[in-house]
Amino acid sequence: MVQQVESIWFDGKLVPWNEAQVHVLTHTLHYGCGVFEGIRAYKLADGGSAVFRLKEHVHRHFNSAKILEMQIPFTEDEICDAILETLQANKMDEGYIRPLSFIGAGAMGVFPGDNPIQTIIATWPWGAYLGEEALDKGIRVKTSSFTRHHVNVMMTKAKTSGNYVNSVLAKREALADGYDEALMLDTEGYVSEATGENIFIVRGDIIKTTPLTSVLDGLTRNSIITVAKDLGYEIVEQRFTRDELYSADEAFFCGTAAEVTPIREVDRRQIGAGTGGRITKHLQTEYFKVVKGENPNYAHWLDRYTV
Ligand code: PPE
Repeated sequence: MVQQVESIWFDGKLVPWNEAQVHVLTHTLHYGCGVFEGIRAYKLADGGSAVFRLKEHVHRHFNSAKILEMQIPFTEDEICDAILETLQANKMDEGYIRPLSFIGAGAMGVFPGDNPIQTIIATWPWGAYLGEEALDKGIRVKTSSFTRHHVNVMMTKAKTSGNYVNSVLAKREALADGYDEALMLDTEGYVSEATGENIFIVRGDIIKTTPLTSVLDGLTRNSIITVAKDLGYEIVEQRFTRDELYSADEAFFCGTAAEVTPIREVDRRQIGAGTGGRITKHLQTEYFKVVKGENPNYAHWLDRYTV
């Protein structure tokens, strides 16, 4: 169960958690045409708090809406301010932030007509997405029987609610089969992403990740690429196959919720030593330093606030 807090921001004002409700004929509830974000706020090493890459997440949110031709009646700055206001109202010095824009009730039928575009911002405490042990020891992954979206079936650059039906199917299957997460292949059979994370593999000193073609342009992925390059690692953005993953020295998933989670096994094949590799651990440590404000080089990625 999600841990309830006091308020949810709803179309411009804070309302009590239990009163943030919609009509059952809300268009998005029927047809899945909504867009959302996942953002984290962290308690900093110096005692303050900050939202990690707030502006970039909100910008991606507006791009998602643009792709789906949804006109959000707020500016990006207003949504950024509203996110900080919601964290403050809920007295949260850290936690997860979920903006969602959706097509409200009005006309029914696929064509949404003039139905209002509504926006909520919810926040809640959320620990390690795949469990504390996963961050340390890594997870077991299964290649999904479900293929990731074709770029012209769903718009893969938009964080569209409906896109996640594919993720839910894959995640359920992976868990039912005793694994922790599903690996999705794209329509041509190459590795794409997980149900809610991007993927990296390591061979020797070279770090490889999938190009953005059919995957979400993850901000964690982007942060890892930037930090890894600054640390002197070579990063290659190139398609790879599942057997290249099987024989990688190291592999990891990354995302706002999952942070940096090592992969210790794929389809019964142990990855490297099966404990999360040296470079994965290095990048994970550096990522946590960055989000917790312990690396001044990335202070511009932190939007500080006080509770
Ligand atoms: N791919 C997918 C499909 C995805 O959902 C996410 C985030 C990513 C990549 C990584 O993107 P970023 O967070 O910008 O690094 N998944 C969000 C939702 C997870 C959920 O279960 O809900 C998240 O991590 O917040």
